Amino acid sequence: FYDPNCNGKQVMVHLFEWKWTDIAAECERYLAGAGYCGVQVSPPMEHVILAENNYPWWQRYQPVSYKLYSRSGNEDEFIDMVHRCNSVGVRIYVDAVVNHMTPTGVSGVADGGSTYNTNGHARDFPGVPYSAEHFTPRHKCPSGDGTVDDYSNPSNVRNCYLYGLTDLNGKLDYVREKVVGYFNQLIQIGVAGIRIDAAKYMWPEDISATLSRLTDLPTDQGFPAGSKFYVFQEVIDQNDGAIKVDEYYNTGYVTEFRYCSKIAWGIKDYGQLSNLIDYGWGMARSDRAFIFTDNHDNQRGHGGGGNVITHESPRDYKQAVAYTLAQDYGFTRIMSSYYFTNTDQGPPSNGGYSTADVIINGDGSCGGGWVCEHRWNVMKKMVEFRNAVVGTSMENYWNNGNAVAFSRGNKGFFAMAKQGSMSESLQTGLPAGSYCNIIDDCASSIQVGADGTAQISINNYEEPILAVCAGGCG
Ligand code: QV4
Repeated sequence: FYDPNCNGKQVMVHLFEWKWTDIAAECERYLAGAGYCGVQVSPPMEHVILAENNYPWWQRYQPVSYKLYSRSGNEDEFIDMVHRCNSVGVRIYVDAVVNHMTPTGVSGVADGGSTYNTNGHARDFPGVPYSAEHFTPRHKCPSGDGTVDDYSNPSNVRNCYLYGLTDLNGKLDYVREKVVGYFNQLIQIGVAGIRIDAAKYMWPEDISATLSRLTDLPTDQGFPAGSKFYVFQEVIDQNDGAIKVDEYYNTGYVTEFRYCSKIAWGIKDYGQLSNLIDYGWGMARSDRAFIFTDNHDNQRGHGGGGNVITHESPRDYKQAVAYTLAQDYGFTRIMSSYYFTNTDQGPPSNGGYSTADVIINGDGSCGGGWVCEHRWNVMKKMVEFRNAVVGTSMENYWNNGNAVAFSRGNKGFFAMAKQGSMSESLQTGLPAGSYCNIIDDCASSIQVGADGTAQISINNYEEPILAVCAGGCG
């Protein structure tokens, strides 16, 4: 569960709320050439449609069945996307919502035609099918109203209803079989892995029992024989409760949300970048840490929000992502967003429920309300850098509180200046020679002497970053 199955590439992008047809096109026209490992896609299963809430993005976290029918498209479009992306070496990772179904007290018909009814004691999801006996019994949940309300007690977190969402009983063989069926269907199509949504609310042994029944990835989609599903689990551990990320190491990577706060703090106060990874805080070990500067929840204040940097502060955000990709901790994901004015607002739409196409402008940026951080110059270049220096460690670390620099083995060197300029003679760890800065397309360069030192100069307010690689990064 630890190999993302993308030939050693190091960065995935979350194309939040994109349609399958647009993702397929993006794999072919951009992601493959830019060196992205793959795409995390929004939940593909059938979900409620909340017209009364003006179709919020979060309706997709209220499953109705495991039919591949969502706001992003139907099953044929999903399969076409996976196949087209795989054929250009870009993998698809599904956001898997299997902790729960819809909230209590609702009924209706979802887009794919499946009905649901959770009024009173009913828990009817005939599209799976699930019924009342497949949900965690009330007596197992120690909270007063049945919802999760005590993070100091694992039984409360894992047996009660998160936000009132009907909690599947993962102890039951029947439930495990249904989830296995969903995952094996994804695998058969050629999906390379999953994010397990709300994994913190599931018992680790239930996740383990489910994953143990998965088949290998299909060789006809370009996976070497014996390849396993890549798994990263959403466990928000902020040192604020009983549940710790390390309980989930046996079943894959874990989201490391403390990294979001740490990098935001570090960009505000460069001195803090020296203490970015704090194992004293219990941050996940590097070969289990799934990291990102911000995600679809905390960029809009959901899931506890927090002090994170987002695309809304572009200059700081470029530095945060650049540093994240330059350093050597964890497996990285880049966020790709749409603009919003209210935190529930769904993606750009053609009116109502129908998601608008992503517009690609002549200069390669996006329009139509899509931010496309993954196409920004700094992000694209730093993806190349991270791929090029894979396997090396950080050395020659230097930080004076206003600027920071380090080498990645003898393969790369990175520097960044908070105020936009720096000039300093530093050890680069690189063989003697001239190296050009990929960030400004070689407008600036450094000359490394026989002793490995070079004068490192940055003069660029908007993108105050220097990144060079031995033999070129691309
Ligand atoms: C409301 C009340 C509850 C009440 C309930 C009763 O707020 O107190 O118990 O009604 O019915 C939506 C609404 C929410 C509503 C809920 C149920 O926003 O107000 O509860 O539906 O009707 C997303 C959104 C949520 C949304 C949910 C389901 O963020 O706002 O809830 O989808 O549509 C924690 C968790 C973490 C979680 C994070 C958001 O530790 O696991 O919060 N992150 C993941 C996803 C996230 C998603 C879910 C989990 C749930 O990343 O996007 O929540 O699948 O930190």
